[in-house]
Amino acid sequence: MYLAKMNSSEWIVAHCVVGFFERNRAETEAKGYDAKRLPPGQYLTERFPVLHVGDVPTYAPGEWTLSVTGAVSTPFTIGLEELRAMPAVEFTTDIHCVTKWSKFDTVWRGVRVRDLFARARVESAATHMMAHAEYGYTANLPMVDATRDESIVAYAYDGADIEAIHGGPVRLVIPHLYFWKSAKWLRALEATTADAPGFWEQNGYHMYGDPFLEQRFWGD
Ligand SMILES: Nc1nc2c(c(=O)[nH]1)N[C@H]1C(S)=C(S)[C@@H](COP(=O)(O)O)O[C@H]1N2
Ligand SMILES: [Mo]
Repeated sequence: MYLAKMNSSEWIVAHCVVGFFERNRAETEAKGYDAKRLPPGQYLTERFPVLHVGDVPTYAPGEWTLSVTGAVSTPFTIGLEELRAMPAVEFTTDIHCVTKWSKFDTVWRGVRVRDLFARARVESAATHMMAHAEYGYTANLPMVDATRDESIVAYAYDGADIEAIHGGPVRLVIPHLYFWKSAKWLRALEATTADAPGFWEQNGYHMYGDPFLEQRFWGD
């Protein structure tokens, strides 16, 4: 039995961790939320944690651009003003980080990935997308997921410009997958004809990453 192999301090740590998640779930219900919104193994936080590898890039005005490339007929590159001029959507959604925090009711505004790929005339052979961010960060996802209603290239959070630490000026927001797919400091959307692992996926994270199926790592 596993417990028998633990020393007493290990047992206390394990017990407290279980207690923390159980208490958090009870507190979530007590606040009036449906705890089913919390995927397995996640806890609710009211804060907005900052999570990334490397530095926060800064851009001179007009310097940031977004390219839509790969398996498309008419690749293009646009700046922030052109992105803001495109039809936008705004919605409220929950987000789930693989490091176990979830945040409810985050408000994002931006342009649907679907509309950007339509503008580039994406080829029917494109089955996946690779998001490319500053400093070489990448994240892969199926095209059907990238082109859902709430898969957006976001430039506003909670009614204001996205802060640089949270990926501003522009980040991807894919709320139905673990938040590592939502690349901050987004620079390109590449339509691809095959799936390939992005940054975290190469480091053992799941290729798809559904939080409700707890697809954290390879083999989950
Ligand atoms: N470019 C870039 N985007 C990134 C990351 C990163 O390291 N680099 N980390 C991802 C992870 S693991 C998470 S949980 C979210 C965190 O976003 P936040 O800092 O706004 O909470 O950004 C994702 N996007
Ligand atoms: Mo994350």
